[in-house]
Amino acid sequence: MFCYQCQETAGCAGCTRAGVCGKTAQVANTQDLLVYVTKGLSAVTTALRAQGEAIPASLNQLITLNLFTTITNANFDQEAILQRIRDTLAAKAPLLAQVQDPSALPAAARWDGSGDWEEKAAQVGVLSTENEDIRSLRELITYGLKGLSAYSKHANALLQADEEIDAFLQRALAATLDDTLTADDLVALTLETGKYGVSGMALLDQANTQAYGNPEITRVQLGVGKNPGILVSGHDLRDLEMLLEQTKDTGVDVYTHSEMLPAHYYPAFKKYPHFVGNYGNAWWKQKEEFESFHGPILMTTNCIVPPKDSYKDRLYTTGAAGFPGCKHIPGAIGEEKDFSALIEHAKRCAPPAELEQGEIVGGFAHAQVLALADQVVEAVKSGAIKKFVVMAGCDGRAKSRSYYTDFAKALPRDTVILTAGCAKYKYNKLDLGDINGIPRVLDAGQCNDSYSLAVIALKLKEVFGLSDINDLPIIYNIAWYEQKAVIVLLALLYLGVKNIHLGPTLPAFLSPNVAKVLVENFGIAGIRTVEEDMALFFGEQ
Ligand code: FS2
Ligand code: SF4
Repeated sequence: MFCYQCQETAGCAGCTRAGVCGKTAQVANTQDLLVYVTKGLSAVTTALRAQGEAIPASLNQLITLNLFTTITNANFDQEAILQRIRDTLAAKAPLLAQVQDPSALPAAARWDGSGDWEEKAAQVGVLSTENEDIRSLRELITYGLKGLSAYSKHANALLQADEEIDAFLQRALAATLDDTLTADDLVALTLETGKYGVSGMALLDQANTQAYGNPEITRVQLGVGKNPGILVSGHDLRDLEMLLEQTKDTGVDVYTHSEMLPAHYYPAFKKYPHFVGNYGNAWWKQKEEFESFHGPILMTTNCIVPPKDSYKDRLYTTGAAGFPGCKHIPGAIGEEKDFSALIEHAKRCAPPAELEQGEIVGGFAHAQVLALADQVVEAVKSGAIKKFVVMAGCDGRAKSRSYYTDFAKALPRDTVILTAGCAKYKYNKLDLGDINGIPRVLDAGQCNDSYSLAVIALKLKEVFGLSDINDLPIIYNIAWYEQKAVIVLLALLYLGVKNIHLGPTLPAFLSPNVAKVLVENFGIAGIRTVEEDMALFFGEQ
């Protein structure tokens, strides 16, 4: 196996024996094969579109779900991944027969599944591209597309889709198989991926807000009630909605974990009295927190940590998520899922053990912040707010991530943190106070709600009459872990944001030359110590 798609990759270089995430070599190789057949199918759909054929929505959904399945910590289930490969090959066969010149297609498009799959998987992984710069760009694009596929899938779950995004995603996947493309071509495609990243996040924002209303300022309870509960993690709001409906009047409460916290900010979910609060912290703390929760846990997407035996029977997956031995709740786009197994399970469980008390405040997505625009603009004009610091992205296990807590604490009191994603757990329970009633941590929501942060920045640019987004008093200090952070980063680059700091380490998949392109053209930089970065950003020690 060779995998270097996430920030925790072994030795900041690549996982080669087993994943730091817990992925076995067998699963890693099978995921490589799934990516390969998905790229092959994408080359076929791209050729058919060029012939003027329409591609059915079900095929677009198959492709996005395949990619989502290979995102870090999403699916550890060898059998489920093999089944997706079989389904993909079966879907491709009749389409391939319609391609006018199949000999022009790459080998992945023509592979019919014959031969030994383990051998095939070992031949088609990341290292099959020998030139390290081409490999780096192909993987940068592929990881960005994985992130985009996750956001598309969530929009699809709310019955929204954009054929232009799907067509691009498949064209770009196919392009990563094309040996005629130069490094310059792939750099251009990387930026185009960012363009569609903006479109994908906008589509999901529209799907979420049309279905559930605009997020609004909300106080979320951190304590627990006396009823047994179900804990929902991951990012899929439609799954949460179905679960909330099915748990009505059952005596079972529902809590959010990690990236599901922002669900509390949507008006539509406030009507459920049994939607109690948020339990615990970011994904990587789940071993302790799932243990003490006592009830069943529903993982709607990544980020799964291989469960301990003590609660494995309480862990359920759905959608792209999977773990061998854990029950998977089926259900295609548009279908009502049946969560009765979790509800019955919860009734047999003790209520959750309390981890903490109190509340946190969030709900500062674009509509809410723009509703406060006068107050915010006044605070900037008067000098009460000197700078905004975008600290969006992911949290993770690495000890070095305590940098983000220390950085938040060390920020001057006239700064406001804009956040989205699970990175917020590094500082959202600190008492950082407010500025003239504006909290110093404004949480827009999940990682995809980084879109809101871009909308807010563009609005501020307009209000202040600036011609360049980089003239705003905004610092970008983003933490990354998995591939959704990659599409967020590419989206920001496409919007023209420069001088983004990325940590806790730069991606291992950036070759020195590709990193140089990002540094020279976009001012991308890593992080140093909190003291050094404070001096850099604020000119003080
Ligand atoms: Fe955090 Fe994990 Fe949102 Fe990432 S909960 S690292 O999935 O996408 O962020
Ligand atoms: Fe390693 Fe990350 Fe890949 Fe898991 S997803 S195998 S931790 S690089």
